[in-house]
Amino acid sequence: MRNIHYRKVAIFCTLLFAMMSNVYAASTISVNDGYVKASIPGSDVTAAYMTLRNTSNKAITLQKVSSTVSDRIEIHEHSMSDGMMRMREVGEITIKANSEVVLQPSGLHLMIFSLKQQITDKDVIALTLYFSNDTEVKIQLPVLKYK
Ligand SMILES: [Cu+2]
Repeated sequence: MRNIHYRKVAIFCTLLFAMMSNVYAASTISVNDGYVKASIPGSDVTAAYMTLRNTSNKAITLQKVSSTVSDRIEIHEHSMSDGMMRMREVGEITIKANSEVVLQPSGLHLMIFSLKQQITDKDVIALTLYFSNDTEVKIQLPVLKYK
């Protein structure tokens, strides 16, 4: 019982923190529907997905991402070429004024290399997103099992 209660509190705090981060950034950028894919045992690579919304009147660019679970996170894009799914580093993502960009499987994603630990669906992953308008957005993402 005690254990279950503790877990609920932990989840609540995580949600609260995530909401507060969004409120903090509400003037320009909000991040929604984010998650990190659980890593496959034996692999030290995974990816993060989310919707980035720019609520300002100027384009804003996501330039860098950091996390405590990895020192190497790159901004990537999947695309079909010659009937093959390929992945390339795009370096940054520009979100036009008053619009959003969706990072999702088979599209744009944050590629997380050299994981310091295996990531399971019990983890919550902290990421910091660095934008061109000198805004840093700290988010806490749940982990979803690899499908
Ligand atoms: Cu990738």
